[in-house]
Amino acid sequence: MKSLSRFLCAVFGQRRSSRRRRRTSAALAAEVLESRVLLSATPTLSSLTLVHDGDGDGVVSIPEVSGVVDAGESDYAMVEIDVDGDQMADSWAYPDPAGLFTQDLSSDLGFGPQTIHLRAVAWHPQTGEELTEGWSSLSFDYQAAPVAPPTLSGLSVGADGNGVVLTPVLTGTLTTATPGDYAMVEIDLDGDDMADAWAYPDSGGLISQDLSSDLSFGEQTIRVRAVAWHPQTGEELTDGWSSLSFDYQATPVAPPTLSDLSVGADAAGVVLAPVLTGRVTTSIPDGYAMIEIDVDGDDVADAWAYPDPTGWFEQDLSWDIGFGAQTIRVRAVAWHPQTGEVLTSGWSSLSFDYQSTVDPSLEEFPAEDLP
Ligand SMILES: [Ca+2]
Ligand SMILES: [Ca+2]
Ligand SMILES: [Ca+2]
Ligand SMILES: [Ca+2]
Repeated sequence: MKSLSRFLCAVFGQRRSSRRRRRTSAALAAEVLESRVLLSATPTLSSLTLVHDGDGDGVVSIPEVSGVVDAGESDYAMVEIDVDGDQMADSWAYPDPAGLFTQDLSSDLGFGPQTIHLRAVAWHPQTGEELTEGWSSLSFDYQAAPVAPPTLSGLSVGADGNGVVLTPVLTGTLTTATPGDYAMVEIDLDGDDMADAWAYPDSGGLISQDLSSDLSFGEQTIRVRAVAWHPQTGEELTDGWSSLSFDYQATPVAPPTLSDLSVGADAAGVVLAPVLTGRVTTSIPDGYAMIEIDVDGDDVADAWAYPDPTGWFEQDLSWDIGFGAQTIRVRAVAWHPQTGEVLTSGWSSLSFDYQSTVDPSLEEFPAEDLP
């Protein structure tokens, strides 16, 4: 009985199972039919183009590709781009409603020969199955765009006809291959090919760099070059060194001068209160000058006076000289602001008779007669 039961179960079970399979097969056939319809409309990729290869030699400095995707009956298709041949997408492009796409691969590629692979991909709306006709390839050579180095023109340090420069200000014009590219000027002061100073152009490319404090006085040869950097490779671009030779001299400064010297002598040359007054004039900008007073003719100052901002000075010499005939000498001293050299007006003499204001009769009065 048991075995009959197993037999019947087996027979009818198989039948039920077969009926189910038949129904399932019919549904699957419909799906397969539908998927074939869609598969027949697998997205296609066409018109693959190197956007920036106008001369058609396969060499580009901007690796931008374009193409056209026909999504067929799929709602949507995208483009997978494999740049390293491992059949795995590294970049993805998305077509516009007309199916056109462009993709700049600058950041995905190094320079050199390239073969990239692209494919259009869509998905079956019912099964999610990936629909693609497979990879298409595109080969080209990605090379950095040649960039001309920056140039310098009109270089000058302001030398006169004899090559003498008092204030060495380097001027010139810096021109870059592409206006607006960043560039600067290196200045080598000692011929070791290493920049010691730098100049930066204004928006018009003009440079102006005061080298007064970078150079010592005397014959100088400085070298100057423009430097920029390749926007794609970072390579240094330079037009090489240009030399400028000149004689850097300190600006001549006139020594200070004295005027209006007086010790308050009357018409007879008599002085009762010897106060030296006068005025010093100096051409040194913000120049400091002082007055030396030699009262004993040994060329060594014994007293000093310091002018006010207008140059006027005043010094009481009562304690520096004795009564009687006197000759004092006065000079102004300043220092060259660049060289520190001492600049002097030279000595001016004043002779006078310094007399006491005390009544001589009182002076002769015997001490023992005083109260
Ligand atoms: Ca080309
Ligand atoms: Ca890849
Ligand atoms: Ca140097
Ligand atoms: Ca003296």
